[in-house]
This record gives sequence, C-alpha cells and structure tokens, in this order.
Amino acid sequence: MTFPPDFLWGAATAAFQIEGSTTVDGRGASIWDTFAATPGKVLAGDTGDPACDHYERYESDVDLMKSLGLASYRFSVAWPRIQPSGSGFVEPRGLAFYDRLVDSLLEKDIQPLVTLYHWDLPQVLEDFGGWRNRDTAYRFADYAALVHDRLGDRVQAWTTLNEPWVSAFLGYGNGIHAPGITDAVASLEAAHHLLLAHGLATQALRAQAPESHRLSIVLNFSTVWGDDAEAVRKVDGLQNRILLDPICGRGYPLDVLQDTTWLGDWTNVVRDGDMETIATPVDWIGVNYYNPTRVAPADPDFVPAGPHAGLRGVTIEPPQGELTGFGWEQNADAFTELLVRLSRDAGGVPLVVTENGSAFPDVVDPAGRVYDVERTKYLVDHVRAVHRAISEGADIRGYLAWSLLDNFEWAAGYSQRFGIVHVDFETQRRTVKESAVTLSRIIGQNGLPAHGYAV
Ligand code: GBH
Repeated sequence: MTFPPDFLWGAATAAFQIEGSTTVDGRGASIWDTFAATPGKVLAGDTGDPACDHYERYESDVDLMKSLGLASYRFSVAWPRIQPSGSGFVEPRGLAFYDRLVDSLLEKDIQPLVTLYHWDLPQVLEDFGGWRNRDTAYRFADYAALVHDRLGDRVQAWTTLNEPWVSAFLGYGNGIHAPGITDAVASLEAAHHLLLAHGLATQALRAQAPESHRLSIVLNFSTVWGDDAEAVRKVDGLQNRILLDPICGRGYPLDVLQDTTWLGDWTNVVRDGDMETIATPVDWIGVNYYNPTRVAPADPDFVPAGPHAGLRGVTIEPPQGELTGFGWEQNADAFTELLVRLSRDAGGVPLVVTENGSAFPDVVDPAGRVYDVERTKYLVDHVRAVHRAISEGADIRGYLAWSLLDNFEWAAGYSQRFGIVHVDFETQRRTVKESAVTLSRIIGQNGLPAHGYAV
C-alpha cells in the first residue's frame, strides 16, 4: 500500500495549544486567555500556560520532528504576538519567534505549513465585536499580509483560517469555545465574516506572493449518517456545505438559507461582492476529520442542543462502536467516504488532510515508554482510509497527524491527550509514543503493508 511519490507527511499543532509564554515578548491577550481565566469555562481551570512551553523549546521540538522523519510541520501564528491589539503596532519580537522557527525547520529540511489563524483572536478586537464585526475581516487581511511579507521568502504553503466553523458555531453559537457567546444569529454572522476574512486575506496574499505559493483554508468536516435523507441533508448542510460551498463559488446552499431563516435574517450582513471575494480561488483545501455524526428525524419543532445554528426537526444520535477516550466515534470508513465526496465537491481543488487523530489517556511504563495501542490503531486505520480514498479517485496530497504533542485541548484543558508524543506537563519531558514510531515508519516507506501491520 504505497502513496503517491510526493505525498506530504507530517504533524500539526496550534500556537495557543503548545506555546505557553502568553505574557512574554509583548504578546497581547487573546480571547482564549480571557476565556480560560473565566471560572467554569475550561476544565479544571487550565490555561494556556505553560502548555508545552514550545515558545522556549521550539529548537528541541524541531529536533524531535526530525528524529521522527516528518517531512512537514503545520503550525499556527499567534495573531496577538504579532499585533498585540489586533491592528496597528507590529511587535518585532513576535515576528522574530516565527522567523526563528521557520529557519530551524528549513535547516532540518522540514516543510513549514503556516496557519494564520487558529482561534486566538486578539482580545481588543473581540471588545469591538470580534467576528460579529465586519471590520475584523479587514484587520485579518492586513495581519495576514504582514506575516506573509515577513515569512513569505521561505514559506510556500499558507492557510488563512483553521476551522472557521468551530470559531463561529462553538465560539458564538453554543459558547463552549472563546469568546463564549450563545447567539445563533451572531454565529451565522460570524461565519460570514470569517469567510470574508479568508477571501480578503487570500486576495492580499495572492497580490504579493510569487506563483509558487500555495494558498488554502482548513475546514473541519464530519460524515453525516442516518436512515432519514432529510435529517442527513439538514445536518450535512449546517456542518459541511455551509462553508465549503461559498469557498467553491457556489454561494450559501439554498436549503441552508431556508433552514436558518426562522432564526432571523442573518444574511443582511452579506454585501455586494462578498460572495465573489469568498470564492477567490485557493490552491488546496485542508480537511480536518475526527469522527462521523449520526442523525435521526425528530418532531418538526425540536431544536437539538449543540452548535448547528438553525437546526430543527433532527436529533444527533449517540456514537456507535469503538469510541476514543474523548467519547468520539472511531470510524475509518466514514473518513474514506468523506474524502471521496469532498474531492468531488471541491471541483478539482486538491485536498490535504491537515488534521486527523484521537485522544486517549496514556500509560507511561516504568521504563518511560508509551504503548498507545488504541491511538496507533486509529492512526493506521485512518491512513489506510486515506489510501482507499485515493484509489477511489480522490485527489489527496498529504496527511498530517493531530497532534505532534499532547497539548491544551481547548475547553477540555490538559485532560485529553491527542499527541503522538507524550508531554509530562510537570517536567515538560517529551516521550515518543508507539503512534509516533508508527507514523515514522509509514513515512519511511511512504505507506503501509496491505495486511497484518504489526505495531
Ligand atoms: C480540531 O477541532 C482543532 O483544529 C484542534 O485545535 C483540536 O485540538 C483538535 O481538533 C481536537 O479537538 O462533540 O462528540 O459531537 C476539532 C473540531 C468539532 C471535532 C466538534 C469534534 C464535536 C465532536 N471538532 N466535533 S462531538
């Protein structure tokens, strides 16, 4: 089972989840600093400090990546390190950090994939309405251009936003993420402004980037399964198509517009030209996949708890089969099905799996080894699922594991470990897990044997 010759293998992280050092070198506060400092928002009162102390330890972390044979590393730039108040003043020490990180990656022949926004909005911008405010989209485009201006001589692969769906619907909809707003209409307006931010930033980067630069957005998707076609259509619309369709130039799906009108007219934030801006062509789309969603029909007025703004007449069913330690369904067939479908829907735009992984508690044995059997199985099953999707015609150019390190898992704090490398948050000691060794072998042979892959 071999992958295409130039298939890109790697691992991913995000700034707020690993860096720590949240108050050094002029960094401003982000909405996640505020949220984590608010009692009851993050499990056990965990915060972004010290996380993995990666801000101080990036060099040895890059050595670790090299020792695992990673060909690429996806990380995000913390906007509040670059512009502490979200616009205007640019903090040179913030830029210098990512400059050093990029240099050490290139020195070790690891290709950097830069994500410009992974949820850490400068708090000052939130004070002016955050993603509910159209102006934030323009501020983001300015910020994107200035980071690209600094790193673009060395970084080829750029992502505007990570999972705008989560920013909009968990941040402003059900409020389980920062800034913790619970307002369905606001979440749809935020979704539009996030898409606009992506479009404006893509235009700004395109204007200054050489031809070789590859611009993208990363979206989270779920395979929606159920016996009732109408229930599947509704959830698929509000989960997958609501952002993918505008990016691919199809505008907002009509059924989604219909399903959400009872909330109020959120589309009055859409101005002339926005949909064209949002459809600015990208070179690839990042796919983050973790689990399928099972749905069933319900009473027409029933509104399920959860982030899907406007959803009515549907229930989200419990997961089936094997679950991860986080309670998420493990289903690799759902991944193959999703990738084949997305590749078709993306209309010729290649896909990169920018995140895939699973959370389980780790057992560190007395010799200091971590045999993460379940995570390793999840990894192997899902890498096979990608291969199957490619053989069924999907255009997939890479696979990045989530995550390089155990880290700050948002509202779950440090309670959920997604790393292929274990982090002891007391000592900051890193321990390579079996899953990392396995990924390393997969990379080494650019694939897996078809059968009997022994861990
Ligand atoms: C990604 O988001 C993030 O990009 C990353 O930062 C994060 O650490 C990682 O995944 C792991 O969480 O409540 O059972 O219905 C994941 C997006 C959206 C996936 C919500 C799971 C709900 C599962 N997530 N979804 S459930």
